[in-house]
Amino acid sequence: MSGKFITLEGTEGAGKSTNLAFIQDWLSEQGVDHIVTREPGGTEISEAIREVLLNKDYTAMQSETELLLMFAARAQHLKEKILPAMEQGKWVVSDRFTDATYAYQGAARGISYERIAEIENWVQQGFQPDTTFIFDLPVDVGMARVASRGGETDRFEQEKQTFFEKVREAYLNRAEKAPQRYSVLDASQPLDQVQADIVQRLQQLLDNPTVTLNGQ
Ligand code: Z5A
Repeated sequence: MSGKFITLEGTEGAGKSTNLAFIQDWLSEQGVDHIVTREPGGTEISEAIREVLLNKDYTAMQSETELLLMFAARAQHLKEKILPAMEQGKWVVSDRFTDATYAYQGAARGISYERIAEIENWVQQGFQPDTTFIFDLPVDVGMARVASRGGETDRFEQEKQTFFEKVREAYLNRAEKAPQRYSVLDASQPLDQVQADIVQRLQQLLDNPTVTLNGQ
């Protein structure tokens, strides 16, 4: 595998979708063969699981159910889409991946990190992103951005501010423990500054094509 795996994380409204489109354009300009995708989702089966996960009528969903569905969607996504693309030398850019599971199902829902790591090891067999961008901003700013964007809220977006504070803190803790993998971006900056920071990191990856965290 010579492709790279890049993931985007953050609390809601932090700018992942906006910057996913930016990264896609930048990689195209550089002539890097790539695909973009998202979690939960990315394949027909995983998108069907996403619908269940985000359905705001499913208020009875248990944390364990949520966790297992996240990994069910991920197992399908990895085998059907991510790994085959990387084997063809493509870069894969995903709006969220397993860091979100530690932040949402772990820190915010209260499932132990050890339990999540067990399932992660089984599903991913050591596979990890080469780089993870964490779009960090105060939770209330992100919530205000989402509110001003309008549209219907999903099951996660109905959570309270304290839930998202736990998510934010978990992301920052993970980044602190493995700074070689994470780039924490100040997502409260103007968009062009956020994007200048992204380009700096992407350029480093492009200049070091043989260095990946997956051992190839
Ligand atoms: N989830 C989970 O629990 N466990 C898991 O393992 C995984 C996921 C994989 C999926 O939602 C939900 O699944 C997610 C976690 C859970 N729930 N939540 N919350 P998603 O990822 O599809 O949706 P989201 O996280 O809620 O994303 P979002 O609300 O669409 O936000 P975003 O993509 O980060 O933001 P955006 O749409 O790019 O930007 C929001 C607005 O801000 C928009 O109007 C932009 O124009 C504006 N914006 C963006 N950047 C800026 C800057 N720098 N300045 C000013 N304005 C800006």
